[in-house]
Amino acid sequence: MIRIFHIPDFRSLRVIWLLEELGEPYEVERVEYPLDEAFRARGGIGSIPGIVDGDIVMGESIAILQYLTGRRLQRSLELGLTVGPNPDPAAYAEHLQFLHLGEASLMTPAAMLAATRRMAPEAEWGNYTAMRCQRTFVNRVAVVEKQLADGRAHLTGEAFTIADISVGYALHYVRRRELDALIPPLASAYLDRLSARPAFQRALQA
Ligand SMILES: N[C@@H](CCC(=O)N[C@@H](CS)C(=O)NCC(=O)O)C(=O)O
Repeated sequence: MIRIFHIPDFRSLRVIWLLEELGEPYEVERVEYPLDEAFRARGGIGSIPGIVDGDIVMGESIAILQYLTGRRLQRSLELGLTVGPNPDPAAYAEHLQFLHLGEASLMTPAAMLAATRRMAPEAEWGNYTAMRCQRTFVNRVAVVEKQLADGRAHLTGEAFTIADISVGYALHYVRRRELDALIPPLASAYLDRLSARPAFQRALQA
């Protein structure tokens, strides 16, 4: 059975959420923060999430989403959780773009901004790096807002996909860190819809 190294509300939530959507059993191994050397030695690349699937050990949450849907391709396609390059390369490109935007363009600046607010002295909250991260997040989340402007339920249309897990987790993280004001209205309503999914609710309890 697949094992996931997990800390509640960390990026491992993405992986557990996907497995809940797939209805697949998994084993959670809780890890303490800060991460220690013992974990770093066996947890993939030494960050959260890491997974162990037989002989395969890996990290990077988005790579794991791609790996898991790729390994369960038939079921993932049936459930609409992923999109392949055929028959519509444009749909595939859009899917990959939002899948990666959730981590590279949203979570990366959001995590730095939230860490500054949580751990740095208050005098540092508005420093150049924090403001740069905030501006980057705001500019990139505007892409999500624009995508949702036609009333679609999910990022790439009506189907819920791993791109929604990627972006949805980043929005959830920002909301949980009390940075709600950075989330525009359509993205906020979208996050409410994602948060109501039973698989997401179960993942939160893991
Ligand atoms: N891009 C990576 C980021 C991984 C990452 O930075 N994870 C955080 C927790 S969500 C972590 O492990 N932080 C502790 C550390 O790096 O020591 C991913 O998507 O998995």
